[in-house]
Amino acid sequence: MIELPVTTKPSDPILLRTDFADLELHASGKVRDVYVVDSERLLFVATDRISAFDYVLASGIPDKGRVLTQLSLFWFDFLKDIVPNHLVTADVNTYPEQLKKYAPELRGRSMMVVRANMYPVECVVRGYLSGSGWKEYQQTGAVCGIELPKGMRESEKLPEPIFTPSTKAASGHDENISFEEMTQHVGTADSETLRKLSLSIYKKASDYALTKGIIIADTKFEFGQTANGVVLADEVLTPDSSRFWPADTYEPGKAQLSYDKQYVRDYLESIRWEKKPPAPGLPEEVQTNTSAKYVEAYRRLTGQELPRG
Ligand code: Q0Z
Repeated sequence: MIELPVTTKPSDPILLRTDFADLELHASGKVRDVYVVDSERLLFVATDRISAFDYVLASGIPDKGRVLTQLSLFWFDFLKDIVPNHLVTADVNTYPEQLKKYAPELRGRSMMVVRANMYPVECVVRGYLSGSGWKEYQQTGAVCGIELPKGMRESEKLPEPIFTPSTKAASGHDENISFEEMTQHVGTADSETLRKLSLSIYKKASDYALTKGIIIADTKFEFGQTANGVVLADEVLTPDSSRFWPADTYEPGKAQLSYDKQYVRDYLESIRWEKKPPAPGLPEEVQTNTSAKYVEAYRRLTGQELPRG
């Protein structure tokens, strides 16, 4: 028996945490760290962390941070005729002097953005009935005050996409609110602007993604106010901010396989982790298979190979 050598191309080092001692941390999320550049600009860094069942796991996913950042960049450009965005540059070579010593960690996975006055609402659009939308529908027949047809099934395509805003609750979990409630927080005119923008962005992007074999079941946008008016901010249409489903196996009436996290969830179920701290790490095979799904989503959506870091 002759063993053939198995060769895999090495990925960039997995980045689990950033530690830019001389930069001020602005905010930190499950996956991304945000630093202050100056009074007008922030630096977003997507690490390779992954969360599942609400916890950040002990291991990272090779290339995940670059996929998230490069996908957001792709969509910012794809959507620029609908809405301006907060991107300044993702070209590390043109970053301000104080950032340059971190270039090896930042390359491919970071972007410098304009500081915006963020609206305190998450602008969610749903084209399919899933997650908290499906839960609410089963209990009330409506989602965020929008009545839906009777007898809909889990994961079913909605008659048309709906705008279902949410706010950050004290629990840290997002709480669905009605459009009416949103107007109390941000005003009627801005609420109407954000709803209209959110629905047109979702329609353009989801029609396009479907031609590439990916259903965008739902997604969350964040907007801010700058000198340029309303801008699309944060990350856009990534697997972390959206539900991506493979179109070829779509089957309403049950939960769908997640495009990116299926291996992770299956593994975590197999070890019977109780979904409380400490969160486990992942076997190398699960990390590798999951990485391949993120990279494949990038390739399918953009038609490009993921740029190296
Ligand atoms: C977005 C968030 C993350 C934790 C702040 N352009 C902007 N100007 C000012 N603030 C923000 C933005 Cl995008 C902003 N977040 C959400 C993102 C980690 C929290 F990567 N926080």
